Amino acid sequence: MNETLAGWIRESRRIVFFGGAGVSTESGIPDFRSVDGLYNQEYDYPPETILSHTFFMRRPEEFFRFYRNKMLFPNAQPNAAHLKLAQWESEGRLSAVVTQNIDGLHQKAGSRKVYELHGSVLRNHCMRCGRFYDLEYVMGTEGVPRCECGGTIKPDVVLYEESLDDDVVSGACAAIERADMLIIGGTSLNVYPAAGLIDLYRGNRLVLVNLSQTPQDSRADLVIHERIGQVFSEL
Ligand code: CNA
Repeated sequence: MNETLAGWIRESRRIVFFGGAGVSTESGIPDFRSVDGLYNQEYDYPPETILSHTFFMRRPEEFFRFYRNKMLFPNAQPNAAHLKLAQWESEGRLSAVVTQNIDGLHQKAGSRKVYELHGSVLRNHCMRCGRFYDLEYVMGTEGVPRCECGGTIKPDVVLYEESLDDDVVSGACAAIERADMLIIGGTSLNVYPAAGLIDLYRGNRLVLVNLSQTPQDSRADLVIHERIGQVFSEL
């Protein structure tokens, strides 16, 4: 067990966790940038292109083929990292989880205050009439999912070229500004504007738990290059 990390967590009351795809790899969901991540697999187009707003509008069939194969993991279960964060919230130590993930696993683990910067595959809306559809409905369709009104159903996932939700961003910013400890985990800190949010933290307990190095390692007060589920399960 990392004693420094364990001690800081015991003493903190407003921890904010800021995470990315690496938080869910131990639940069986591949990330984007690891060796076996999505960016190192072969497709007709790079994932950034397929997951862009332009591509979604022009080639929805192809978008949904990729999306169904590579982005939907309805049977994935929370791992030790998700569960520990939910526990800290219920103990009154953690004020919010800010995540770039779209898999809904923090809520599944019991976390309540979750800012989903990039949306969620669990929510889907008709682009024409706005009607809501759940993931089960989308999974039960083939090709481009259609609303009863004939409109295209779009996942509430922030695609490249789209902007983040203002309320989600301001909630995440406020939580980070007030945090007495910021734990960053499972993110390459490559995707902006999300990665820029950590600049708002003003305290002296900035912890980074990530398998590989990140551009922010030198700024952190504690850096742990190990699996986050493993690290958290020992706390
Ligand atoms: P990324 O760029 O793929 O980086 C992931 C980072 O996590 C890498 O630096 C890895 O070294 C690290 N990592 C992988 N496994 C572990 C582990 N077990 N413990 C600790 N570190 C680990 O992912 P980011 O989140 O930084 O990039 C942002 C994108 C990826 C967001 O837009 C997400 O929506 C998107 N994404 C989300 C999911 C998901 O919802 N689960 C999956 C894949 C991609």
